[in-house]
Amino acid sequence: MAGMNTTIPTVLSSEELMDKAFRRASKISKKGSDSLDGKKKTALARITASGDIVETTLVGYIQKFPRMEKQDDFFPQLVDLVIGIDRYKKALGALNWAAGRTELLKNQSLREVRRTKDPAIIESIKKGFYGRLGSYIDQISKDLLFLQDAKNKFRDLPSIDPSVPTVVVAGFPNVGKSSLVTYISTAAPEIAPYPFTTKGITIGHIKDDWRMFQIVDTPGLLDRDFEDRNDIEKQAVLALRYLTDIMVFMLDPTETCGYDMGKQTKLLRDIQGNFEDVPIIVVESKSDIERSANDVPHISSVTGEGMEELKTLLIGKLRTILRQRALEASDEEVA
Ligand SMILES: Nc1nc2c(ncn2[C@@H]2O[C@H](COP(=O)(O)OP(=O)(O)OP(=O)(O)O)[C@@H](O)[C@H]2O)c(=O)[nH]1
Ligand SMILES: [Mg+2]
Repeated sequence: MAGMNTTIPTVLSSEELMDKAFRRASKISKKGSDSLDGKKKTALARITASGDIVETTLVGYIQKFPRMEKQDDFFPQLVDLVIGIDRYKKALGALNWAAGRTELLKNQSLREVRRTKDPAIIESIKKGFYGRLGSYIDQISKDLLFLQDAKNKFRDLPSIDPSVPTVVVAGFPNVGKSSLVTYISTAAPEIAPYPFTTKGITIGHIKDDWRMFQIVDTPGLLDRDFEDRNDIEKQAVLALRYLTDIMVFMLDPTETCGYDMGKQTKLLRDIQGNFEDVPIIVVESKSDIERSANDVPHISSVTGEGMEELKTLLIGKLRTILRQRALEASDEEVA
């Protein structure tokens, strides 16, 4: 979904849209064979121009905003949480309605102008046209504002590609999640804003031959007691489930993160309950300071201990997931 933002245009407010249509139209003036003919041609051209501007602007928005359906998948769930898919679809529907009404109104007004020989009537048809056009646009002013806001929100969504097998790193704050993502990423990870927290989500990539896998941490989401979450955060955790192919849960046995091991293992159990189908690899961080006797990988982003082994383990599991996906896809083809 990265780059989606670049294709969505800035959405004009209702006033700006009317301004644009009127200003363009008012500059047009046509000569005719006589005064009446000139007035007629000018009115026809102005009505056509302002109607067309409104129509093409609205239809352009409808085409350039992404189609979104509610689905059990990471990106639609995220969009639903951040933007609201029902409201979003309603806004696009309202634009479609206004574009359709504009077209009808324009054609009807053009017919009426062509039929008359009275300059006063031409003037009143034109006025009536502008008035009704303005009222259609007025009626969608909230939808236009909503879509401009949605455009900004789309732009700020993290550029995580849900189709790439993904490792999600969880654990309390300060246990070393971002340090791990940075350490095993092929290039410097991207830090993207995440709608549910003030902290940036770290998005790294692991290169395996010609393939890339994603590794992300999830600040503010999987680092708190579940009871402390509000409804939106709970839904956001659900959305994460669709993204997570493998989870690395990080314990900090030094407790320098500020949470004792009892609390940390309780969070681990919480998460195991919420991510039942997801394989979870438990690791312990900061092995350069202190290590437990637990039979889990001990890693350190300071000395690099355990990092190559962890990376190899993750790549092995991610390859298996890719193979399973390919098998499922070919099964579907046969069926
Ligand atoms: N000694 C040592 N310090 C580490 C290690 N990993 C991380 N740290 C330190 O621990 C602190 C927290 O590390 P981060 O990687 O930012 O932890 P985080 O889990 O991403 O924290 P949040 O983003 O706040 O959730 C930093 O000061 C790191 O330098 C490690 O392996 N050894
Ligand atoms: Mg972090």
